[in-house]
Amino acid sequence: MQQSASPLVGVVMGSSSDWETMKHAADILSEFGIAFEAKVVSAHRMPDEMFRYAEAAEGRGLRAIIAGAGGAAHLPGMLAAKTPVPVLGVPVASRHLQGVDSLHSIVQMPKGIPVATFAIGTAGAGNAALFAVAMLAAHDEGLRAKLAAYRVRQTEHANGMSKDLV
Ligand code: RP5
Repeated sequence: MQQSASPLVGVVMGSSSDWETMKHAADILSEFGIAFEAKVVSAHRMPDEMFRYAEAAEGRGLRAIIAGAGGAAHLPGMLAAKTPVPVLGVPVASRHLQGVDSLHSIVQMPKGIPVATFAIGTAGAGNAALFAVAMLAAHDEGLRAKLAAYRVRQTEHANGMSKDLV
């Protein structure tokens, strides 16, 4: 995995146990050649570091933060409260409630501090990264072309699925 010295996207998570899910976001960013960093920044276990990360994000040039957490998943919302950089929240599947707790924790933000919230688990992580790509592509023609080509490949793949049916 590439960790960039000048990342445009931060991929952060509450625990290394979230990486299994969040690496799907990192994989997409790598595929599109987007400079990113991946870090554990726990809202509950390292709140001071989390605030410092959020406060420094804009100045460091981050254009989006993809934040994944499970259970009482306060990380995306608390980051969003401390930075103007758009936060894309990924609910990680939790052991006891399968991520419904994470989803509700992330999606139910009070009016005024938005977190764009994605699906529970790997689909959400991948889609959050694709959403970050789309945001960056608004000002990058090359990236727009890559995104269009990605969708064409996806359609071709889906078109080919019928041949595997009996
Ligand atoms: C959350 O608690 C993390 O985001 C993780 O999903 C969950 C469990 O963390 P570990 O106990 O596996 O470190 O803060």
